[in-house]
Amino acid sequence: MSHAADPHASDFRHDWSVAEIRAIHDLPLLDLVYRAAGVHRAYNDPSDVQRASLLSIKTGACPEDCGYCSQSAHHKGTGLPRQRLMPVETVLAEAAAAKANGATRFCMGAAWRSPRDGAEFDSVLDMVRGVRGLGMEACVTLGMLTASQAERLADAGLTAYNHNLDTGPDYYDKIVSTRTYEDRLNTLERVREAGIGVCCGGIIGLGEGVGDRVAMLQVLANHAPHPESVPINALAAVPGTPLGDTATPVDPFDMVRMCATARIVMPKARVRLSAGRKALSREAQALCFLAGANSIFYGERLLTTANNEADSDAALLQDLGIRVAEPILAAAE
Ligand code: SAM
Ligand code: DTB
Ligand code: SF4
Repeated sequence: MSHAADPHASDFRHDWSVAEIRAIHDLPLLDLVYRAAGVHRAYNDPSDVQRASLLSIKTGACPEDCGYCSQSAHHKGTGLPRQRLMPVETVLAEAAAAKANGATRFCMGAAWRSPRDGAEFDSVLDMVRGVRGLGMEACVTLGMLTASQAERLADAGLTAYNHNLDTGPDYYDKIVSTRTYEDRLNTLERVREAGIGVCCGGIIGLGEGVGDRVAMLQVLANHAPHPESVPINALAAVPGTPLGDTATPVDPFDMVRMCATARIVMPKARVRLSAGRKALSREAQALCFLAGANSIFYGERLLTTANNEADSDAALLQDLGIRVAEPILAAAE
């Protein structure tokens, strides 16, 4: 299609200003959802909602001090037991079970600042190969990577690397002091250069302003190409973490606004309704899907906190008429 003939050609932009994105974000809610739904349907099949299952393959004792995270060694009061890297067979058995339940993507998270080369990293490579061997998409989130680690993950067949920006650049140092925004951007560049898909999003409910949320979306949208997937998390408030103890709950409409705005500025990205979905009603989730969210974490655990029941998700998707594979239909009956 020629540029002039495509009414949506201008949707794929990488030169957004914060003010432009703010104007979209702040539209009257239903105008925003209507516009986002139009972009969503122009570029994506609205009945296709991806189900991704998540597993913490190495839990706790993380040297970073992310203020929201149950796994930081800096937050002593969370009572989270630490767990070494899981054996490859255990992880692959979990992946196979997730596949049998209808997940098509398996995401593995490790509480590392950055992976050490050696036996543990080699095990992660085996996990990636194993998950790909099951015919699933494989995603890992391991912290900061070197270029050589990114290349080895790519060679193992990794579909995507998750590395979130969390919030806008100006608010980042209020949330994390042990690394910089620049560190995050550098890893994202290495992932992209290795030819791995980029999964990058953030969290709302950290005490940030709307300006910080919009600034994060600007950074994401001005990446060329856009990230293939964009997780939108609401803070999962964990007692014993600095933010979990002080946070005020996120308004479900704020999640709708983030999903819709992400959809408009990144028309083809998988916008993943991530942490915090448990606090959303079925109706609020439906509004997020209408606004362009087209992926969820599926399975009763995120990394260390609870997620929605698989049966109620299966029922929700079925009730909305969203395309579902056989196993999930069985779960809904
Ligand atoms: N250690 C790696 C890292 O930070 O890149 C990978 C694991 S980390 C738990 C993955 C992402 O989960 C974080 O970047 C953050 O955006 C999100 N996350 C962690 N704890 C959260 C919470 N309590 N609520 C919402 N999102 C959270
Ligand atoms: C993402 O953006 N959200 C997921 C995944 N990427 C790794 C993690 C959510 C974690 C929620 C808190 C927990 O369960 O510890
Ligand atoms: Fe560690 Fe990741 Fe948690 Fe930060 S978000 S403390 S880097 S596990």
